[in-house]
Amino acid sequence: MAQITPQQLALFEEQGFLPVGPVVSSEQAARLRLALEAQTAAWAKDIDTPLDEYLSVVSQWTNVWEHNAAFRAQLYHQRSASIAAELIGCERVRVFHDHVIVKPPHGGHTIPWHRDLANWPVREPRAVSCWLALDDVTVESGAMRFMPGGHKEPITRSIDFLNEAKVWGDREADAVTVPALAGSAIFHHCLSWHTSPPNATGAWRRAYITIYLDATCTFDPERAGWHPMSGRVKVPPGAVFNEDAFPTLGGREGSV
Ligand SMILES: O=C(O)CCC(=O)C(=O)O
Repeated sequence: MAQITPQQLALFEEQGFLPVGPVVSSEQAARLRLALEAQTAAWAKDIDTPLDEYLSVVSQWTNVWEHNAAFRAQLYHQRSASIAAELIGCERVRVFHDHVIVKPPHGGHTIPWHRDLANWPVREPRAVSCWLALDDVTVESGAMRFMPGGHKEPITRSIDFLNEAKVWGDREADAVTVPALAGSAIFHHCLSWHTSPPNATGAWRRAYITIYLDATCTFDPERAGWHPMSGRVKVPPGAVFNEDAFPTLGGREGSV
């Protein structure tokens, strides 16, 4: 059974992003928040650092699924993988990596306008991210912003976050801010332009992001000079990614 309607697919193809909600229940979002709290407390303890201090410095974790059973179960969530496969238009998806991005109360930084593919050693632009809200995320707490249609523009090199900024001019007015309730998700194309502001509220803004590739995507070290996952690639350029670090998760229901 299809997880998204033809209208949702058409909207994704037009805009390059698609809010879908709820993808998991609010209870499951609460379970993931608790799991994250326990996991970050354990990581802070491992390095003998008070939790407050640790969380004031670290706000992003990659490959959380390898450390935590609740996130591993979420990674293998059939519905998210099916939606990703339907949006990409492939039979099976492979995980590139997951990550948690947290903007603490009255904290976090602006994540500048960027497109993901330019930073990944992946050849084909056949990938989507599932940005799952763990908290209710509002305009004020750091909701994601997208430039509709930007994914249709030619592939560009990566943006140097520290020294350059994407300037939209009059087009800035077309940018769309997408609030999300806990348990809902925003899927975005790997060539979609997106940004997010700091958190101006007293609440946490936590998101769990899974990056899904078409399982046939291939390794391209030329695309991104360095990436945290590059060291885990065991195949030559042009080959599909190795299963141990980049597992295939099935895909459209019925094709698993
Ligand atoms: O969580 C955020 O604010 C940014 C996330 C992002 O850039 C992404 O998922 O590609």
